[in-house]
Amino acid sequence: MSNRPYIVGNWKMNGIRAMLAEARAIERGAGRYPEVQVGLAPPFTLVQAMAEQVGALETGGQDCHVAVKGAHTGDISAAMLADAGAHFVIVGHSERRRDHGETDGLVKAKAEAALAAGLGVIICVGETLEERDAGRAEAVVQGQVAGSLPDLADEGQAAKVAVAYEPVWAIGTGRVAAVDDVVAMHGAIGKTLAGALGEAGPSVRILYGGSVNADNARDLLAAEGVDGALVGGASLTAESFLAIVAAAA
Ligand code: G2H
Repeated sequence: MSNRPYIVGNWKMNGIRAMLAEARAIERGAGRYPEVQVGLAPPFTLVQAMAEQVGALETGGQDCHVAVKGAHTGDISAAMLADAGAHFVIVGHSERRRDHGETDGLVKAKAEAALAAGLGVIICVGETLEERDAGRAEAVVQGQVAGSLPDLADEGQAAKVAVAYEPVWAIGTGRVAAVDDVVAMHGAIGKTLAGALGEAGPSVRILYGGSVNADNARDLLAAEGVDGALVGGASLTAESFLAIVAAAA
């Protein structure tokens, strides 16, 4: 596994061309922390421009189709993302599972399409508040990991995969999971990865996501088993995102 902390901004459905100035500011600031791997996932409309203008950062997509091409109106393939200059793609975000009915099986197929296109892939998992309150959080998340993980050929492919643990109740709510709970869940995810992948399991990085900000990032990123963060709202300005990158350094 890479020991570099991995900090990824997920702009979600935010950002028009004017926001590329913010991305360039993030690129300049992140240059002070070469020990941190930094990525930004803008909306599809900005992927190519960001990849071209902000080359020191990794650019990513927020979703991809399972097919390379075809009659799928409105969809974008992993191969198209790669052609636009993307380095990685996020799949299975809870907002896509919620808004588009995405299942673990579909997320797995998307992750496999991403790897086939030469992209890195971040697979999102996370329990709802009801599932946590019912004491089922670990079982739910372990099931999502097992069901969404691509069939990996080797450790090299595993190193291109990250799992982002994002408790649904912590997303965009300002509520952050307790560090002890994050450590426990990352440990449980690690066990699932080891069970599924054997020696390649530790090559898959495990990120935390859900209301990560400049104030809580240091504690979360210092926690055992946390290899980085997937950041939504706080990735929209250079000031707040760079504070998180600095906390990872
Ligand atoms: C979780 C996260 C980014 P936020 O969705 O994926 O968003 O940091 O706004 O909770």
